Amino acid sequence: MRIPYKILFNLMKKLFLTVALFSATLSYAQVGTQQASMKLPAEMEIKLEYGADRLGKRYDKDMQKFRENRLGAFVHWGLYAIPGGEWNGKVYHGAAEWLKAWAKVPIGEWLNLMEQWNPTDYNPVKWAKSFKKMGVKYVKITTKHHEGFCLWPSKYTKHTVANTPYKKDLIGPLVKACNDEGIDIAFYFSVMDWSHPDYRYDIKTPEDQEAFNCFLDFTENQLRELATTYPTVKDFWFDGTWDKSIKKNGWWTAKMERMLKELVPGVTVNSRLRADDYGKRHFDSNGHLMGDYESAYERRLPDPVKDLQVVDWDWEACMTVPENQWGYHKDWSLSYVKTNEEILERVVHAVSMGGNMLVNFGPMANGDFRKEEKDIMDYIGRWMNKNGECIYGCGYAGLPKQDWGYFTKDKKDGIYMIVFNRPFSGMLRVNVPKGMQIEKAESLNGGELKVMETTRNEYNVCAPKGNMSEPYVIKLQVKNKTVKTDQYREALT
Ligand code: 2OX
Repeated sequence: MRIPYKILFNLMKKLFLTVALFSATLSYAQVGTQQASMKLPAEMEIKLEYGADRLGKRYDKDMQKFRENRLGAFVHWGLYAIPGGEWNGKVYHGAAEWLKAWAKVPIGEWLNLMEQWNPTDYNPVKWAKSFKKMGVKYVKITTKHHEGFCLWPSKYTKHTVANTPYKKDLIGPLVKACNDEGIDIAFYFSVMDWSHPDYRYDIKTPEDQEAFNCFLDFTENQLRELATTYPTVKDFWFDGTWDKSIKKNGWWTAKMERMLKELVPGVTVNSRLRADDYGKRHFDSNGHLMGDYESAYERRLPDPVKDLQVVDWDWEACMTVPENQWGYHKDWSLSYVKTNEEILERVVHAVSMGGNMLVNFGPMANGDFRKEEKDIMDYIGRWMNKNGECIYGCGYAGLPKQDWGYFTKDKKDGIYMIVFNRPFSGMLRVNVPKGMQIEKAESLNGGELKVMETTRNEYNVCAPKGNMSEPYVIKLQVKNKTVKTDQYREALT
């Protein structure tokens, strides 16, 4: 019996490898299309040198902090804020930070924008205070986007803020201001760099690999520079890692993750950085998440059925306010712009499924935020100030989603109902798992609410009276909580 089993085992292993390689070659270019692979039984896993460094979630205090932060601000700021989507009199509808590509601007010409970079209204202390007031627990800023322009005075390239009329470092003062306000600072970093002559989209010749090795050294230097110049950075969020050149150099992504974690103890790194030995991204060829949290959820939330059936990784989603503008675009009338309430709803929805949400801002070239973005900060801030306890440190509650809104759950057994849609009946239905009872329902900002058991395992909570102009929160006290909160099978959030 032993020999046939071994042969079968090896065959299966080969088959799996082929499938892994095949799917790796299929999944190029697009970001956000990665799916967790099916996990193999442990004995069938293939040996990887550059796969996941760890199985399962991190539970140290820094990861715990990242997880409990829940709400963050994303900031996309670079040369693209100057043209704001317009080149030579033509306004492009595509993402403003990609304007160089849409308008086919040669890199030299694009980098001439540096001569105009002078954000005299930039006030990092004011930024940090606005973000604090908005209720975000962390700020994630583009240190360098695809264009290659560095917001810090990197000594490894000329294309930095030091060589603009403004001259001064933009990152350091923001790091300090955030530290002073008690909010975490995180760095966005694009590996793809349009300004570097040694960047390659693919490796087809030994010369390509030679050039690309120089590029990887350059990038490593920049990352070491960021980590050592700003050691209070809490998180690195990588982007621009989808090209074949990087997938063929998965070893380097593993090396960078390890290097940053050595330089900055406790730092977190997103999955998008990573590729394994076979070029498989985000999840390695054995199906294990690489990095510390999944970061493919860009302008979308995880699918509760396909993505979150069994959740054993942390994740963070990020969203734009218009459909797809990260950097400053002068004309927001070109696409649908989310309302303040829709933005809030996505934040709540993410937390209800156990993830973090980053709300993106694209400051103007002068260093200030457009009025619409200031309004969002105010709106979210006012709401979080009143209702933040259903967001920070909260996660998936294990109850089936209802049409009126979302459930979250705190670290104990407190369950929150965040009501976005008020049913005509005024009754908010809650289905509980077998054995659980609702003992009490309380409006977060008011009194106790009537709870009626309607049928087995089902309750109606009476919505608060009056015209509730914004989403409101109800806290439930429950007894006999038996539900497992790490399984999404029964609850389509
Ligand atoms: C989409 C398809 C193919 C290649 C690249 C993209 N892409 C890149 N979409 N968004 C991006 C960048 N990531 C966001 C967080 C922004 O920085 C955006 O520019």
